[in-house]
Amino acid sequence: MKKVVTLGEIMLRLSTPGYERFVQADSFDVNYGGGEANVCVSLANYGLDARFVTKVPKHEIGQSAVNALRRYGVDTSYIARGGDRLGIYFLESGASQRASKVIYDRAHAAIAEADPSDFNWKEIFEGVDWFHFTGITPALGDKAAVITLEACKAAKEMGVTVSVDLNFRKKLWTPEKANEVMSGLMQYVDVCIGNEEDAEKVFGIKAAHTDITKGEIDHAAYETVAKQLVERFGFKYVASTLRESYSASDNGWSALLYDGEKSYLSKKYDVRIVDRVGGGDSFASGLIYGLITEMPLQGALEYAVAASALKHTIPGDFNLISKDEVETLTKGDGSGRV
Ligand code: KDG
Repeated sequence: MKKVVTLGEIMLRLSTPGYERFVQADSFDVNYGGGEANVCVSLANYGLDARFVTKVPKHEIGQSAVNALRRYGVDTSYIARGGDRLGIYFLESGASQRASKVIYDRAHAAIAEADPSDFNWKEIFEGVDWFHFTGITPALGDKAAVITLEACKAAKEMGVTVSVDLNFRKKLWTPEKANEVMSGLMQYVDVCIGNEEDAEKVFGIKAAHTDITKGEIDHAAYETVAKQLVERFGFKYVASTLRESYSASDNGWSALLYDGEKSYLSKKYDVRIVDRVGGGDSFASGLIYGLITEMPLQGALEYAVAASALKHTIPGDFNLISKDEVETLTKGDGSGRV
């Protein structure tokens, strides 16, 4: 069985019930989530040996986060314990023309204050095939950036394939700081996932076509971004979802993968959004699954985009979709609403 490790923060997610606004909610729905945790849950769900690495406090809330991962078969044996708190994020889901809102309460979280000595990468990567992280982890603070760098170096030394999702988070760092830190990490990365906005915010790489409405990009424009990413960093593959945002409730959803010579374009799905948080993570996990199981590139891309289209139908961060459900969707022609 293939083994994957992801590194990042898991947070308590408190979302208003239904589409309530923050100011009217009397209770919150409790879930757990975080970019790399979401990827790890999907990969465990697809049957891989998936290990999540983070640090959580020793108290019951930290344990609840660990339990949420264990419930879906994630290997939690290298989660460090200690520190003061688990980060929280509050979510108000948008609908129709009203956008979603996220409020972070994550300063001083255990993983943001973790020490590099909390993790023994030689042990963590023993027998591992793939390592995934996102731009969120090094953005958590200087020590988290060092931890990410040490993980990347060890992964490369041990022959582990490395993927990144650029995932720029403007509430965590500036584009200048992101550029400085992420540029130093890219030499260890084989597979880069990042949309047009991430590429521009993190690396100042812009699509050649400038007449694109924010949040929407066509595949020809994204291809120019992918080519620049490969030229600058030598990635083996670059991929991104391509979102056409009709409203907070509906998206056109497809994806592109570039292998340094050729671009592969997926089917496009018409997605009715129940919960879009984690949609990008389910694309990343679908792509990792497709590549690690050696699907043909077009098949890996179709698997990833179908998995992430299906994620939009599930409340919570985690993509609790089975392999069979993803495969069934990929066999259709892409028409009809997901
Ligand atoms: O990709 C999903 C994440 O955005 C969500 O889980 C919260 O980790 C999070 C973040 O930093 O935005």
